[in-house]
Amino acid sequence: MSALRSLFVAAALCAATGASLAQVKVEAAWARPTVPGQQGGGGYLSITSAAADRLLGGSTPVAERFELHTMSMKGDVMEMRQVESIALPAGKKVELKPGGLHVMFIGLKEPLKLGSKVPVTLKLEKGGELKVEFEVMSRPAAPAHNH
Ligand SMILES: [Cu+2]
Repeated sequence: MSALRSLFVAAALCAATGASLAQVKVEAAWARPTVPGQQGGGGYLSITSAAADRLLGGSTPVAERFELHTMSMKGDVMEMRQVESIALPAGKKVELKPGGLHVMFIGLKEPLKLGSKVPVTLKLEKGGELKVEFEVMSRPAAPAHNH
């Protein structure tokens, strides 16, 4: 239960300092489920900043590190590497999605469970910290599709 309690503390701190963050909109934050023993997991989101900014990374209680990565084809091989930051042009939606820019949960303390929500504090160069939740799912949610 102590992990849960620290999440509540983080949320309260964020609510107190988050007033200036309405300028940044995060949509469709999701992460792939992982299996026990898996060290890293991928995540995706769309982010729109009203003012030009840079996404510098972030932190999460579920993993030791939260990194920004890019993926590209090198010959026949899909190559992944870490990037220091991601530019957020003013008013433009930047999409992190499978096959390109993405985030990585590295050094997972527990598996990312399907249907759970992973709290992440994103760090922006100018916008400061922004608290978001990544929903763990196998693929992005389709709009208005009910079973
Ligand atoms: Cu990666």
